[in-house]
Amino acid sequence: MRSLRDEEHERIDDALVLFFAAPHSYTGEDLVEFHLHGSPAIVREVLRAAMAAGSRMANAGEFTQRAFLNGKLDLHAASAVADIIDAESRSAARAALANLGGTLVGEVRALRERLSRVLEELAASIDYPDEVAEPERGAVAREITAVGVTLAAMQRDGERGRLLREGVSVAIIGPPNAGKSSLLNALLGEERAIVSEIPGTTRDTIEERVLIDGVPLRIIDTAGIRDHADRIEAIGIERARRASEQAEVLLVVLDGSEPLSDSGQSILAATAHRPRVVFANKADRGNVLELALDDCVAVVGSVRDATTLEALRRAIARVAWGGERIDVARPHISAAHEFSAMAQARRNVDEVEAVLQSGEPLDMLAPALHRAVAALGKISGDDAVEELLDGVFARFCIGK
Ligand SMILES: Nc1nc2c(ncn2[C@@H]2O[C@H](COP(=O)(O)OP(=O)(O)OP(=O)(O)O)[C@@H](O)[C@H]2O)c(=O)[nH]1
Ligand SMILES: [Mg+2]
Repeated sequence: MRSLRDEEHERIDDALVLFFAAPHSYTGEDLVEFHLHGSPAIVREVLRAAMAAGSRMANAGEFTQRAFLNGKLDLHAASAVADIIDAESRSAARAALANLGGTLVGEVRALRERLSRVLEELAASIDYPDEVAEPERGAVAREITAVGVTLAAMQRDGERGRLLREGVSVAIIGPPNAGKSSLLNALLGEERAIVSEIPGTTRDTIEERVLIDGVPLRIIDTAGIRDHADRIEAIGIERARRASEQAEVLLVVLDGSEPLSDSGQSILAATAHRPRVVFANKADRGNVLELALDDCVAVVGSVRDATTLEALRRAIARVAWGGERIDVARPHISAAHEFSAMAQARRNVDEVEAVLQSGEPLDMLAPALHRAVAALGKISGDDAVEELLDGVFARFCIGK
């Protein structure tokens, strides 16, 4: 416990002060932590006094960047720190924590070395044909397939991690008065959007975030789509159309207590080939709507009924990500450069497999194998370049 005083020796706070001697700190350098009483005024005053004494605020990601430069974290783990800070759900935080463990780099490096070994064996047999026998074709094929399968699993885990981080956009669309805003409110559990019996109540799009199974959804309520709208409503309808074009999943809401309207009909036809859930609402008034839908997930019920809401959540999960629970407990690719390098490596491994199957001579494998090794090097950091480092640390919006 220490008294913190400003440049005038005026006491600001009594604080817990921790000194971490290098290299046993987060950054690997000498480091001091001040644990202050929570008041924003005290925090502001201590920062001001520290600045007056000659310190400065950290740049975005600077602590983590220094940790990386001092060998405390690999690049993949450094990027996971930003993901932990940004995580919106426990599943997303758990996935990011798995990456902080940092075995991904080791796993990718091991795969890269397996491909390099195949390359070396090929090169040796080409350079010294008399002394070194050509590797056995079946053994090479088995090794390449095994590496390819592991890369595919890593890519899939990466996609799941991305889903937990970035979520899915879902647009609620349908004719006026169908219960779209009521549905947004029910999913949120609060009266966010205005609901009324007057068709054309919602004019502008409203976006909110909701978690389903730890996946963040951006849910967008839109103006009811119909012809003969007034000028302002028409602008809202245009926005609704744009939102529905951009959304990854559509939630088409219809009034199930009435026969299908013309606008309902045309919305169903226009969205037939999109990932969608069709919801016949107002079943408490009786359901007369006959949905002849073969290609989609349909729910009949009412926004006022908890069972219907649960069925809708499950239906959205099914359409958006197949419905299974997503838990990424293993280290996985997560940064943009890792996704592109992984896709590149997989394409190259596919090329290698195609050459193997075509029966062409084994030395034809070398160029694609070289490219796969280089692509994996971008993930393991064995082939890292300057811009890539800047890209990772620029993602931080705070000093950490
Ligand atoms: N009986 C019954 N009424 C409902 C149900 N869902 C919504 N309503 C009523 O239907 C009316 C329209 O609901 P809204 O949620 O405003 O409909 P909307 O689709 O957002 O309408 P616009 O914004 O005009 O496009 C309101 O009076 C709601 O209370 C339901 O399941 N059962
Ligand atoms: Mg509305």
